[in-house]
Amino acid sequence: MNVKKRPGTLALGLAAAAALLLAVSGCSSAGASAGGASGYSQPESSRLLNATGFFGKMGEGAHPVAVSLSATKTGARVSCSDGSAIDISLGGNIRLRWAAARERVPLSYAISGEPAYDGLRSASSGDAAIALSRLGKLSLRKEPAPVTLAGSRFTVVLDAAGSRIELREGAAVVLAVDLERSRSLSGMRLLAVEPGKTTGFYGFGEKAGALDKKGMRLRMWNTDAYGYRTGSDPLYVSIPFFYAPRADRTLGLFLDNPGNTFFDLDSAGDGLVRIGSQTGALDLYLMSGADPAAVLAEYSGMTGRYPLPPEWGLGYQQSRYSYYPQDRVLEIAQTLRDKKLPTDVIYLDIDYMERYKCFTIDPNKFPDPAEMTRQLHEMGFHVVSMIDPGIKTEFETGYPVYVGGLKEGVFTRGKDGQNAYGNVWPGQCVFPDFFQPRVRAWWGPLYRDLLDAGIDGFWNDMNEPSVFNTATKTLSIDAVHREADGNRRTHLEVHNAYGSEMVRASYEGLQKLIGEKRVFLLTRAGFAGFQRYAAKWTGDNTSNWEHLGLNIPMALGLSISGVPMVGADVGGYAKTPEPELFARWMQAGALFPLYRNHCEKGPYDQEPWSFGPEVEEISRRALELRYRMLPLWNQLMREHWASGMPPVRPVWFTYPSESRSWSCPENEFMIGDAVLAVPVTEKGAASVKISFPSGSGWIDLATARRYAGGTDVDYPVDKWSIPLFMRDTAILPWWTPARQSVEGGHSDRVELKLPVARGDRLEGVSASVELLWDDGETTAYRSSGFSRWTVRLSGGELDIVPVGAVGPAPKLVVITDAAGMELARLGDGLGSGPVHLSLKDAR
Ligand code: MIG
Repeated sequence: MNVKKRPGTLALGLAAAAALLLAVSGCSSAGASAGGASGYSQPESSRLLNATGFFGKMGEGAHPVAVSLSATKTGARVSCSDGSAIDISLGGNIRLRWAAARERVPLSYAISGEPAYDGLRSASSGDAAIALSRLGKLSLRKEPAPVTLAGSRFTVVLDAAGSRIELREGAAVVLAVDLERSRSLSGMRLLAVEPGKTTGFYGFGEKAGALDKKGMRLRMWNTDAYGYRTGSDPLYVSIPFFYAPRADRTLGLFLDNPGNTFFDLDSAGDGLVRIGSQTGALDLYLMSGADPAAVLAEYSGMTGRYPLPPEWGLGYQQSRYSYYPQDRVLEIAQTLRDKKLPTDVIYLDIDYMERYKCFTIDPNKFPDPAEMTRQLHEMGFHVVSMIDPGIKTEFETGYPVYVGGLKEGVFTRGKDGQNAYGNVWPGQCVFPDFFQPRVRAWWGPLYRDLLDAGIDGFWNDMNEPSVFNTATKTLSIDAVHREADGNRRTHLEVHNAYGSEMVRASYEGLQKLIGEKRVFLLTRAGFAGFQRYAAKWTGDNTSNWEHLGLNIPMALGLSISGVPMVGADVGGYAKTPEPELFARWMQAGALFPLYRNHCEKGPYDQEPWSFGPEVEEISRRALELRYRMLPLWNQLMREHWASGMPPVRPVWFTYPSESRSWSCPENEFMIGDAVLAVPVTEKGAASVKISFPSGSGWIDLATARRYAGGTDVDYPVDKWSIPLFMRDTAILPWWTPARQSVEGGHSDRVELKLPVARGDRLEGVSASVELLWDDGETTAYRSSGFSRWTVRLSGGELDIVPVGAVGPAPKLVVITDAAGMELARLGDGLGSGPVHLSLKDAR
């Protein structure tokens, strides 16, 4: 049957339809009390469901019964007799969308590129545009049961009873939807899916617990979570994306719904994952790949990649709530330099503002900000300052952001049509409706004055948004956001995307203002896809050992959820660390892309010198290691842009077929695919357990000693130890001399560290890397890509061969062994010709 001409329809048994009619009538009466007129008299906090409330209500819901299957332009539609429909679009991946049959498809805040409404979306990310849905011919078969609809790689099979939908790739069932265990109730939906036998459930962005979420119930609702602990949920960011790895393949699921959503990861032990939303459609994208990396490549192609930060963003960052006045900022900077503690960034937290008014600088605390930033720049620092979403409602003084914003009508309105208010630091505030393109266009240029004062980068905080004086601690859930396509959605429906749209407004505005330079922007909140605009820190952690350990799987969870530029407040935000904890945190923090020391107000300082000379020296060594690694961090950010792979990742991400890697300690992870990091996270530790992946040996970067792959080792540590190992088939971009900041350094020189351990015969070592390079400061890579060379060592011969056209290139290349001993150097750097070096006599 040619479905384009005549959609095939299968009517199911009467019994099934009748059962559903009953369920529908039960459901609509329940709906009247929950969502009807009487609902609005309930306090907002009771209408905003937590996980217990949601799963409890779903116990009363009715299950949908499929009554027909028909072909659509892009796949198939399963119509249910409660008036809902499950649309399945087949292509490079599968999109399964369960909504009311006639519901419009709203804009996506996660998927990059222009969304198309027919279910065929194309995402453009970086230099590659990725077509997500490449449809083959569809054919519909209904005799005999089961019914089969086939297109592209996938097949949809609906059973004769209308209670189970199978999504198959070849003969294998990728995922089955259990309609009998799915539920709907007055606009809320819960879909029960069978992911097959998995090794666990991974991803979900920022979650406070182990990497594997099996058995947990999670919620997505961006929340200011000061004082969070292991198990606190939800937190600041919502990324409803996860991996269900199986022996043969890895399944990836992404729920594109920025409202209040829920996941139950087989807490009942019945093999089902339950995915729910309080509002809007259950819009699921299913990805299936050979391994987790293949799934992430697809997910990050859909939702976009993190653009390269300016190089200084990869250096050490010193922050505090808050450094002021001006002289204090200069004093901190001078002390960092005097004490030779390499640093690139110093932060201005909210107190630099005049009475917390965004885009102002308090003239009492900062009498000459331009002079201050001039001096900081001269010392090799960059300055990052905070901007919050709450705008102080100060009319009397003519505060231009408020008065101008009022005139332009840019603030979010309540359901009564008046501006929606909430108290934050400045007192009563209004909140820009960043969902509107014209509001984003209004917001961007506001940064001009701060840039003119010499501020280099920005930090968007409190953008869940966090509000002090409402029961829900955020904007009214009935507030109305107007969207780019002219539609409106309530805050309840799009809450999680508020932070994303704020950083989008900031990023796009800043990029316009600074031209060719790269934007540095840090955010606390966001929805899937916010990585297109901002880096992310793990919020208000606490200075205790639990948090030092916890922040590692949290950062890795973000990292494998498409957010590569991650880190935690080094030393802990709340409370004060003991010296040993602070020292260990400086060491561990050096091993994450975002390396920032930050802490709350209080009587105790947290700069590296605040804990005595020994901790200061431990900190200095950690910082020096960080600055030696900078060429590697640059390389890994470039690899991320090119492939979607994150700089830090769990061991199983690189070694999925090795069962040991799924159970290794959570303080063990990979930096790229060639460095194994095992920072010390336990008080008084005399050793750390290390599980070396098999397939190669591992060279200790501190001692240049080799460890065999596939072994478990109790590795002795002392207070100086930062256990770090290189794969003995890899070559690392590195740099040996320590420096005080990135200024004038890393973008023009590199060390190529060969995996030649102590006592190794160089001729016996084979290793390679593809070196990526760019100018280190502009956005030219977005259009011109990177310079690339394949570097290969074999039999004592080193070959460096350009791949494609060569643009910016290192001007000095030093070849060293694992201990850092120089073997050769290319004083003219690299160019567009191949280089051959015989290293046989070099040692
Ligand atoms: O209500 O700007 O998470 O890093 O220092 C607290 C002050 C507001 C919360 C951030 C924290 C920052 C603090 N902010």
